[in-house]
Amino acid sequence: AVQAQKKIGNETDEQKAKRMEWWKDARFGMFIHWGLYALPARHEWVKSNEHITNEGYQKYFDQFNPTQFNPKLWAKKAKAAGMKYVVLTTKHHEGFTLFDSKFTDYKATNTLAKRDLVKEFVDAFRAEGLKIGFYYSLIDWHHPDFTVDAYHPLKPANNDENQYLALNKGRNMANYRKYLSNQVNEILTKYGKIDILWLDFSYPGKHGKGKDDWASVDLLKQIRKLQPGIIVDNRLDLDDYADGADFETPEQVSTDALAKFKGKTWETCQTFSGSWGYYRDENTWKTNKQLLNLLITSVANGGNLLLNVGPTAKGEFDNRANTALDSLGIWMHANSSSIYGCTFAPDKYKPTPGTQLTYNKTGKKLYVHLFEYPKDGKIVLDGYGDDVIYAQFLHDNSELLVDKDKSTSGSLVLKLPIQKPNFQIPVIELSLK
Ligand code: H79
Repeated sequence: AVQAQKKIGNETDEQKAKRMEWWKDARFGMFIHWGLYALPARHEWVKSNEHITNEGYQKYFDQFNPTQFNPKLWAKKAKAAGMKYVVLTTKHHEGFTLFDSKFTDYKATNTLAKRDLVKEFVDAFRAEGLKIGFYYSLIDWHHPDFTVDAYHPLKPANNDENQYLALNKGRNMANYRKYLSNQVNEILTKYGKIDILWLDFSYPGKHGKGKDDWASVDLLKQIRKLQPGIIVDNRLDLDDYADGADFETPEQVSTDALAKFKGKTWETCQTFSGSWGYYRDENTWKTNKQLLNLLITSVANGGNLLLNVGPTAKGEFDNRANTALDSLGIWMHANSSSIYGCTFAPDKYKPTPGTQLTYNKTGKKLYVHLFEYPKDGKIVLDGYGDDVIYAQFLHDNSELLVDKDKSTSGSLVLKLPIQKPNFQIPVIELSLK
């Protein structure tokens, strides 16, 4: 790729590093996808997937009545799981806003919920000390001026050009751009300091949309002016600009694919089960070990994990989500020092098979995550020997002795208990010289 030359603002590298500091240390956040799609409970793309018209979708607006919505419970769950920030869908592709907007009637205020749900969400998560992020969909399948494109619910069968023309007669993206700018203005002015803006997404090309459709440059200038400290994702289609984004957003990629982001500033967003919105019948839930693997692999490659929950139409996390979060919380309670403030290890330390490394530069600690527990109770760390001054388990600070007979200069052999500690992935903490 050609080096991006153009710039939108005039921030220095040092200023940017300072702005990003909390986010890089946090490493673990909660994504929340909640909207009318929680009612059909079969994917947040249901409107597009099933070609549902605004009229056909109206029943979900009429029935939306989240009697159990209590964001204080959500915030407590996120905090207990070890998450440091949260990102909520203030509006998803369906166009329904959880916040009270002057620019639409298609909002939570006009449902049986009768109130601004974003306001309560922000208050609850701030009270738990989490940083606040807003997801806002650039795409809008409800707005009458948003043109029909290849992802739109009304997309013509067989991509028929004449049908596209007919459908888009009377739709005017200039009006939609104004609406988009107005609503971004609302969410960035009505709720105090907002830490992250997660815009989603661009798909430039034929029957797609990109920076000209959103007026991305002007929109980003507006965002930075309203919230100078905010961190913005990379989905505005501004790759030509050196400062067109703050972080990359690999979505639902496998752990194997995360290594190629090493050295970049990035966050992978992941689901429990495949879809982002609550999907009742999805039976593809990741195991607790897979979730831990996602978190550790992210940090081991210098990135963040934004793990999604899709609350139900009633406004609650379902049992499967709660159980998974509880499990992560137990691990994080004991082992979070290998996550917060950590990144990939210096090249000279190679992970031995069945392990992954994270590194805390300030504390001079190396963390060895034991994905496979050695049956013989020994672990050989080649090339670490001369640098390590002490070794212990992270979860209980119990010493790990060096096997003097087996260790040679440069190579360290640690004696582990034959009985694996009661954690899916135990962690060894090595103090470096
Ligand atoms: O908000 C979440 C998703 O709804 C949104 N971004 C995350 C954070 C997103 N989902 N997919 N995409 C962005 C890219 C498009 C994927 C698609 Fe498909 C593949 C669209 C049509 C085929 C996935 C599968 C959605 C519908 C079927």
